Amino acid sequence: MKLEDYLDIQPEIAEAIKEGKPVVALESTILSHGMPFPENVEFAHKVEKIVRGEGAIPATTAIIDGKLKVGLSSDELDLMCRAENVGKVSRRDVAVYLATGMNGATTVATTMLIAAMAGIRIFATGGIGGVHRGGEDSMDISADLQELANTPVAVVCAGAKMILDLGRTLEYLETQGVPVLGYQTDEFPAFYCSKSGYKLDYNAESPEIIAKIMKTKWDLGLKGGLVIGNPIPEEFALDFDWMNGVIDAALKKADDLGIRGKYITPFLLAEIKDMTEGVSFASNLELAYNNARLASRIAKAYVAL
Ligand code: PSU
Ligand code: MN
Repeated sequence: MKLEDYLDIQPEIAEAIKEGKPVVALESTILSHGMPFPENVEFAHKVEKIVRGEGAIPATTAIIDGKLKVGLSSDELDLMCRAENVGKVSRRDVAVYLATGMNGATTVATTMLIAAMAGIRIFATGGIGGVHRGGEDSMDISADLQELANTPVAVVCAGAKMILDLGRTLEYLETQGVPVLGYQTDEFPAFYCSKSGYKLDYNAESPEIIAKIMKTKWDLGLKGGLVIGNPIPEEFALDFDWMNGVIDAALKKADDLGIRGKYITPFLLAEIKDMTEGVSFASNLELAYNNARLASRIAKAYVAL
């Protein structure tokens, strides 16, 4: 079988890609393993609606029935949100899931991979994976970072959660040659918090300049993607010290329970939500919507070049 035999792109999206219209990829791990049901159903539809409202076409990805899906039907979105027998699929899991017909939600890494195969250059999510705290011993470094090093997709995110070691995450991205641009900020955002204390080299003022940087990078044949750090809007931002305390407690619980590997991120996300009684979840939704909006604007600027 050829690559096209595995790819199942919704007709509207296939046509948009062919005609050079703006398309924004969206991931499904955020639905299946990052948010509770049924709140994630509303989110899945609303984030797509926001992309459409900005004049772009949403393309949520997943692995269903042996296919790499680009664009999901309402039933398929529901399947991802219910997350019954839906695994978390990173790059190393893709072939296993396709070959065995298991259903899987795509992480940032896998969404980038599928988007690139389909010809989509921009992707919006909540936060990227990174170097975990203690990663210098455990070597737990998200495959998202390696994907950013290799796959030509720009990822709009609210930075990364403080469950990670943000300093080492930025160092890793630098080593791998991945541009990290702040959108109207000179600090790497920390998901619920607009600032992390980690300075960035580039403060990109507009979607147009971000699109131009993307195009220039790929014109030069430089492989890999870009990270666009889009801070959570101030009215939804949470207190830095309070969040840090919550995260430290969640990390301690994970450590006590011996949770590791691919299970650690979903565990921490659920713990943080429980510990903050949903306050953090409301912020999580808003920052993801905000990223979808910016990604749509960048997608429009990119296709106009
Ligand atoms: N961070 C979040 N929310 C998420 C994720 C990360 O704040 O939903 C998900 C994304 O799909 C990301 C994945 O690609 O977790 C990273 O998992 P890991 O750390 O196992 O690589
Ligand atoms: Mn990991």
